[in-house]
Amino acid sequence: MISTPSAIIYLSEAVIGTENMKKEKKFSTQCVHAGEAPDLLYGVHTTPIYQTSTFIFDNAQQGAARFAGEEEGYIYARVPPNTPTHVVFVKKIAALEGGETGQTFSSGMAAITAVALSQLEQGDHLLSTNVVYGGTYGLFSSILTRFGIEVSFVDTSDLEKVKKNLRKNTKLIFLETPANPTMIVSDIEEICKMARDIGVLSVVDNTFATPRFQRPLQLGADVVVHSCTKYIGGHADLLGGVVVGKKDFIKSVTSVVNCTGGIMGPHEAWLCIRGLKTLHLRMERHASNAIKVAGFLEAHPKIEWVRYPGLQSHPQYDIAKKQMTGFSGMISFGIKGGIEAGRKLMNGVELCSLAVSLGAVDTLIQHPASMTHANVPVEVKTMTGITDDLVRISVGVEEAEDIISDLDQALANI
Ligand code: LCS
Repeated sequence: MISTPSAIIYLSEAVIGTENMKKEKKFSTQCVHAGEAPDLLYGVHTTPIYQTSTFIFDNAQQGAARFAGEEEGYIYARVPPNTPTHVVFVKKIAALEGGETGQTFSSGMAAITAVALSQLEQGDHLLSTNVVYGGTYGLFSSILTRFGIEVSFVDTSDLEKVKKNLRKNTKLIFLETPANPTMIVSDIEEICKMARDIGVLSVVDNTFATPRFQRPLQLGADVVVHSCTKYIGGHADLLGGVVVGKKDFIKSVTSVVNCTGGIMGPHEAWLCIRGLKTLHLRMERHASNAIKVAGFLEAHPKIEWVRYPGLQSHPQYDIAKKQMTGFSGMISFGIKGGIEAGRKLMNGVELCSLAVSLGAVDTLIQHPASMTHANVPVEVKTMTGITDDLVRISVGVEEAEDIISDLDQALANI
């Protein structure tokens, strides 16, 4: 008879746990240590990748007990808690976000889809920030509406507009702040209070800020979602998503993902654990580089406007300062000469990579209107500020001076 190690893994987690970390340790220490569960069988220092699709039961009774939820343990990698590697990642991100628990996914879009499917049914209303990632816009506007769900895209940087657009059947408020790609900022605390007062669930996409700079649950949100593809992974080498919230809420999400799939792989979970160990360091460098790049762009004669939450010229600078402890690495700007000038800039960079996605260690530059937000109708793009002249830059962790000098030479050739 083979004895399964899962009981040992659970014991190890109980010993190391995240409860004490949450209460006593600072963010940087949590990044490194929270959730870590060395394999006590061999004394392995780092969390192993449990690269398996299924788990061996001691006996038929145990298999039945696990399926019935009467015994904790692993079953099959699609069925939460997936694998011990996933459990460690969930514990780490939950500790960093200050949430009870979480669920991982194959991508950020799979995470947002599971949240929506777990909460909404025909006749319900979803209120969303009007500027969201193109995939999120497509899911809300073209897919959820096919199932009889009403969706309003609202400028959530304006509290009056949020209030006016709440309906009797509103079930969920979805905020993306700072928003991709216009960088508008919404007041998480005020909007989540509004939602709580009328029993509506509030969800914040925290992909741009990460828990290093913004902790939506502390500000009153019920749920946080991430595309782990970005800063959590941090190295542009994985796709993943995660949802963090209260145990009961996560139970509803896991019951969806159990049937729909869209599960993160063990290797990606491991890469996310590794990414989070340096999240604090990377984010601090992304942000300190970004403020320098934003300042350079703002002073450049060929640049029309710059949106970075850390600049006093940002329309919601005060809200950003209130709810963020740093302003992350994302900047959007408008270039004089519109799309043509923007194309010349993007084709002229040498150090920066012309690529979508964000949150990588290297600097990425792209054109949202024709790339990440190409699926958003032109009139919506115009109304929400996803203009043709808008170029988005994800500032990496290189030397700021080198990023600036690359942009400078590319701008000189326009
Ligand atoms: N939420 C935000 C704020 C995002 O920026 C993205 C992807 C997603 C969710 C979806 O995550 P995924 O499924 O890709 O893991 N944003 C992208 C972008 O700006 N360029 O490429 C992808």
